[in-house]
Amino acid sequence: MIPRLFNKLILSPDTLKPSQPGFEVIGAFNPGVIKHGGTTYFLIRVAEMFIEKRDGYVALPKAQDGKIVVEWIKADEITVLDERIVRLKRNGFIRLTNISHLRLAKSRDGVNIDYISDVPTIAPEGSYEEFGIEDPRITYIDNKFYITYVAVSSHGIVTALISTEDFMSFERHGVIFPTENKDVVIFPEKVGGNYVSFHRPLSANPFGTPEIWMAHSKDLIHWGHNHFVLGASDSGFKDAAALAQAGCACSRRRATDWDSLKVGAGAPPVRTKDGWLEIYHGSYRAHEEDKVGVYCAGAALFDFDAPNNLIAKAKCPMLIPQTDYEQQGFLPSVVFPTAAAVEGKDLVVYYGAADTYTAIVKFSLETVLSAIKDGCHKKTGSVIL
Ligand code: MAN
Repeated sequence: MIPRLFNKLILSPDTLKPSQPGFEVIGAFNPGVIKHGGTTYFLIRVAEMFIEKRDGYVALPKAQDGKIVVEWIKADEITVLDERIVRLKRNGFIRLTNISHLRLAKSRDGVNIDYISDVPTIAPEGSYEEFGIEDPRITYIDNKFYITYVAVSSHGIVTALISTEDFMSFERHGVIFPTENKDVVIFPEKVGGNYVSFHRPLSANPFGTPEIWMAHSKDLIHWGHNHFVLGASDSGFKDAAALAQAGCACSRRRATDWDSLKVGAGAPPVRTKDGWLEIYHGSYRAHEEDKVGVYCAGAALFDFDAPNNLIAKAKCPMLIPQTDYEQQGFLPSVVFPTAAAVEGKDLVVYYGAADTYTAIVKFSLETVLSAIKDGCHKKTGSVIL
């Protein structure tokens, strides 16, 4: 890990009002964040669950005509896959146990939240968003804020785009990456005359592990020129002990790499002197019985002029779940970076913790860049989860 210079939990779900009676807010996490004109704007993913419990039934929420309704399904007609997901036995399809919308928050110093909306700022709408909207990422380009977000429905998991000039009125541009694709981040500058994004296609018939890809666009709506950019690690560590010795989080029994199960872009890339810096997430299974795995954050550098070229990535994660709010919550042991900025000598990263909280962490930018260029960084603070 890279030493944390500053770290703070900045938003907790228990401070938020639910969007309608009968629901409780269980998560305020995975925020899209952008600093502009002295204000830091946040779009927070707010997850809600139905409060009432009925013996032998589960309540599955969905958006319908501007409201959230629940369907009561018999508990013996579903299989619980993890805290977030159940599978319906009758057709094999999955459903979420909670439903998310996006809420605007503002801060003057980027750390303390001065305002958060009491109601959804962007609520699920239309058939692609029936089971909620999640994980916004914000990019300021061409004098507008562009927000990518994940939309979930029986059509699958897709990524859609919304833009705004003022965080008061929003224009929907529809689905830009069809199912299954998430973790779409738009670069803050055009490269070679094109808008550029990283995205994460996912296959139901995997020939390999999920990978981060890059695409080009002329208008931010139509994307093509797709290329693979970053896959799961093969760090070269001979076994789990060697990886732990180097200070990386690792599995006790299985893969020795912290990002061996999944990778996905985290924050929209940040321009640095050495290239585009991408803070991404990766997950691995710490134990055989783990359903979801541990999510950590990693750092990688890409060429300015050809962002599909990976210059290098840090072998070890820069952030692993360590604090109480990262290790305990709706989904324990998750750090999920969704925004980053350079402030003087610091790299500021905003992230979701345990699919419950929003937190901020600061690192020395130089240390992050050296960790990437040197491969694995110092042997301090080795943690095996
Ligand atoms: C997925 C998404 C994220 C979530 C992580 C960990 O990548 O659903 O929203 O934070 O899993 O649960």
